[in-house]
Amino acid sequence: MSLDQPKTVDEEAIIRMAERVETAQRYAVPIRKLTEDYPDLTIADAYRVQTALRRNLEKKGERVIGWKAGLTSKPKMAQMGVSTPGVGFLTDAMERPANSKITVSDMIHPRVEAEIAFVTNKELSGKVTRDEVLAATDYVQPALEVIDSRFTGFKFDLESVLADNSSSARYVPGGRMIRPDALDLRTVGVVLEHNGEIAEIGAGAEVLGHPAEAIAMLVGVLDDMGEVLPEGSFVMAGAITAAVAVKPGDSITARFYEMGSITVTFT
Ligand code: OOG
Repeated sequence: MSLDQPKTVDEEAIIRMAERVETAQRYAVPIRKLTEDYPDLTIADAYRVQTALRRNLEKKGERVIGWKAGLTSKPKMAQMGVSTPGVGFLTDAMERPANSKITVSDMIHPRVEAEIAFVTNKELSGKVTRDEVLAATDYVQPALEVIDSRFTGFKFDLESVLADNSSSARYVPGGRMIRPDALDLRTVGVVLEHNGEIAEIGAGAEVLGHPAEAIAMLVGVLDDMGEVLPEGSFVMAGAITAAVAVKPGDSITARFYEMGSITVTFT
């Protein structure tokens, strides 16, 4: 993906849009898609909004600990009607431990996804390959992501969702930490259970053919934004299956072949 598109809005509009998204997030009140008011918004503009949001949260004391790739699997693209992957940032404030109870009332319409996460032991920058990502990976581990679009009805276009930090809300690392060459990440099967029933099944290859491809895509987007992926980053490769909507009282367990499982409940 290239970000060398025209900027269609000025800095003031970018700041206004970032504030709109941040307020929707803070008060769990949905807003209309940004493209309804800014129909010419480009992907480059959308990432400018995401960056402004990141800077605002950092000013308030949140620490960026990593990134996520999103819309990297066919089941997710089909579910959301968007066929281009994107990225979002993750802060320490979004992390929840495995086996915890996650509050639903401070989100709008949360959905849960099962993902493979990478923890890096080298800085990654520029355009990189899947093999370069794997060589810079300390370990991989399962993760759950709770996404929460700030847009009414969980409906958006690519520009709006990228500005909304790719729906990032909460994430839960868990399961086993495994050296990336200890297993073939394409064939890691995942079963996502919702209240004890199997809701979704998939395998790592759903994610751009190999989850490390999603990390390579992400590093390329960061490069377009003038950023690098620092050593020690926690990076999620994107949902393997479609996302599952949750409400108070629900439980989710994701079981990963050879990588362990993660359970959370919602309250
Ligand atoms: C966009 C974010 C998707 C993933 O892993 O595919 C995502 C959304 O569906 O709201 O996080």
